[in-house]
Amino acid sequence: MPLIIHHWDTDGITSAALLIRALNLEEFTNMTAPIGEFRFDERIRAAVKNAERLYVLDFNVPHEVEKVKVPTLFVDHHTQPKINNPLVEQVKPLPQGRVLPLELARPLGALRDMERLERPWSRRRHRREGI
Ligand SMILES: [Mn+2]
Repeated sequence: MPLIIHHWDTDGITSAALLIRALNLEEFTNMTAPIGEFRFDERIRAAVKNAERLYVLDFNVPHEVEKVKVPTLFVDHHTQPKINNPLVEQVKPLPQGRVLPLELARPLGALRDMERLERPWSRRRHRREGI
């Protein structure tokens, strides 16, 4: 069964909902880490071992995804290094222009993420690493 692991915040939950809709997933497992933790806890590790396919969404845990042994789609807009695990497809969505005015994003809890995206060092790092 496909396993979706997403960030616990607004854009993480929304990412999971969009993926489920886009792929027409009817059967899947959906998990998130405890709030504030950027790692796979024992519960998530056990689920990853039994998954046939893994989706990691908006959850900046490249160190965890490097170790998985299952085909994985990793979609995250945060700054992270290139993932070298051949089972992982790393996708870095970057907004073209301003997709959501920051004042509208603030009540959704997305403000810090959006501000981070606009930092030049973040864009430079991703360009340099080819992601
Ligand atoms: Mn997020």
